[in-house]
Amino acid sequence: MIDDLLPGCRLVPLTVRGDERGSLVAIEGGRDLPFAIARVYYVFGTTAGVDRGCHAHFKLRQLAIAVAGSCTMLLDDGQRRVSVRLDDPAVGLTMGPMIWREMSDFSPDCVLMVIADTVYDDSDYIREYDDFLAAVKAAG
Ligand code: T46
Repeated sequence: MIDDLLPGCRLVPLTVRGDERGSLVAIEGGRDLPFAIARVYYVFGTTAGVDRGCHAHFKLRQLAIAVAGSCTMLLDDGQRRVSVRLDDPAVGLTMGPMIWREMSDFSPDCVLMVIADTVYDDSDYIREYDDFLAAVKAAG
């Protein structure tokens, strides 16, 4: 299953290496991902009812995987909005630049792991939706 959701945003099946002991997914930069891996972070223990994200990035590319539990990722390219439920540790969601994202409806056991192509850079964030729409318009 590979869905083109919005520009740079796809649901990507990950190869599961399984045997009688269980399952293992390996992700290698440049092979399983179209970028080199610069950073990995994960979100867990999310307070019930809160939303996270609510920003876009100028340049950052990421792959997000609900390695446990589930959450909803809303994606917005300034023209269209799509909502994806992440609930499978064998499926990743790529998120390209200039995509507004909001995460919600975290299950109590959700661990959302994100692989990114750059180290943390606060100046790459667009935190106001109106600023995001203006940047989309300016980009063309
Ligand atoms: C994104 C979504 C999916 C760091 O110090 N280093 C990091 O690499 C990250 C990601 C965050 N932080 C600090 C910055 C804040 O003080 O951790 C705190 C929480 O980060 P933030 O509020 O940005 O977390 P989310 O869940 O709203 O957003 C994160 C990513 O920031 C963002 O790039 O796409 O997850």
